[in-house]
Amino acid sequence: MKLQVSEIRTREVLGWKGLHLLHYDLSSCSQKVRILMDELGIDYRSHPINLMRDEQRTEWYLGINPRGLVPVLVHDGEVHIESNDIIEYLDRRFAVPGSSLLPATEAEQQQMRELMALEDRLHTDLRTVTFTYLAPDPSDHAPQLTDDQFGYIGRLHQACTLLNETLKDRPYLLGERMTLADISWFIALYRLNLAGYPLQQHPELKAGFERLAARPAFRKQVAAGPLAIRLAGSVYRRVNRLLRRSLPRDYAHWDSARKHSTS
Ligand SMILES: N[C@@H](CCC(=O)N[C@@H](CS)C(=O)NCC(=O)O)C(=O)O
Repeated sequence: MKLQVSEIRTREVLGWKGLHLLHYDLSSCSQKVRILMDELGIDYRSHPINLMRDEQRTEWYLGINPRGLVPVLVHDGEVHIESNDIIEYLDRRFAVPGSSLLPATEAEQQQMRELMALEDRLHTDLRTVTFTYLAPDPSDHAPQLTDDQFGYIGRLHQACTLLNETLKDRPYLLGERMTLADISWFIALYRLNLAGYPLQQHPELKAGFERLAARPAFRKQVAAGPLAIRLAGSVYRRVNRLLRRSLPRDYAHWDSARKHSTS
């Protein structure tokens, strides 16, 4: 989504030439864009926005993205937000013949966008997974668990079931070739897998995920970030799983409640 010039209050970016990515190493939406840029060999100038220091909420940043979210792409002074829109924009503008990750037909492109829109709709649930199982959220916008305690598990399970069905007769979501939808879903699955979601319940999806995880661009971008933070994250994750909240355990509760209610 391209912002109107009138929406951009940090006017200096209007003069930026070339491609600039405002992003955070450990943000899944930023990883999505960096994977695409690596896959297509697109060079850009990196502007780290540290979410742990709430830099996405400074006046300067809000003047570029009023939603206060990363990533943002600035291309020759034009500001683009929303990671799924950014990767499609980049592919259309910069893929050289033969390297595009867009499917060939308009109908397939529409299917691809629908799968990407589903990933985007589930981003709040993914956020719940992140801040329940993987990282403490120091901000005031941590997800609150409500009566619909495990609703996020149900919705994620339903999406994984759909993707698993789709992958039964093909290696990638749209067929024989990797497309933007595979990148988009990969970063969500990476998070789920890290949190201990039982991907083995969806064998075709697990195989598809592992195929993508072996690609250098994917491996590199999900491993980005300072070692100290990654190590601290790994310790937090393990201790949390042992002593507080565990996704495998919550999934098992959700699953048994579901089976009970349908028996
Ligand atoms: N739909 C947006 C979601 C972006 C988003 O939620 N970004 C997260 C990081 S993955 C963020 O900036 N969080 C900071 C915050 O919530 O304050 C996109 O795909 O770009």
